[in-house]
Amino acid sequence: MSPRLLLATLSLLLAMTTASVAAPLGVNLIVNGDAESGIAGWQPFSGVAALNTAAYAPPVFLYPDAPHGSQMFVGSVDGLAAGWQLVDLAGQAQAIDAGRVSFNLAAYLGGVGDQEDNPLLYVSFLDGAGVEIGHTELGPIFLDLRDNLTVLGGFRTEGTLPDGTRQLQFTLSMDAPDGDSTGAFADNLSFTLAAAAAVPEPQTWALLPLALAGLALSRRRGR
Ligand SMILES: [Ca+2]
Ligand SMILES: [Ca+2]
Repeated sequence: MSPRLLLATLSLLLAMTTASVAAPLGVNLIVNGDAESGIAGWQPFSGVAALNTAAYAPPVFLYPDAPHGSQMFVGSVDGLAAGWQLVDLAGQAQAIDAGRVSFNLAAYLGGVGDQEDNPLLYVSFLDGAGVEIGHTELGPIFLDLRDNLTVLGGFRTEGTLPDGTRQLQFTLSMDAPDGDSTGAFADNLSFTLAAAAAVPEPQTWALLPLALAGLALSRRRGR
């Protein structure tokens, strides 16, 4: 089963869940995104193998190099492996619907040598009913992208949350044509929100200094 099919199949299940946490700006909303706490924070999909972690060992390296602790996420000997998390954004509804909440998704993704095992970090933007109204993703990262090296590469994307977003669903999945996805790697997963530049009102800001200057002038004249 492809990760995309998996996501589609299980979206209803996710909509029914009540697991959620608050979502402050400027902090990583992915729990245990660095894999240093095992697979804590990652919920399994029914009927799909759970994620696993493995210790870094040569010849694995990061490009560009970065702090990575001692553990990374890997797949499963049982093939496709995945885990998910849900974050509630109801508290930011007004700012989101005004187009004033931007996101930044980053991750190190890779795999082993000539294996086609491939990781995918997929973020669903869900509305109040749990329906996906948009998404962003990093991956899947195949061996051609890492030039057959045993490496995790740094990837990043950013954008603005679509109007109506009320929840985020993070899904990390590891697919493997060879039936063993332990050759897919992921680490340093991060998703942060920030206050986007306010919807441009250049006239307001351009006129304000002029208005103040005019006020000062009139007061001076009045003396
Ligand atoms: Ca780590
Ligand atoms: Ca494999």
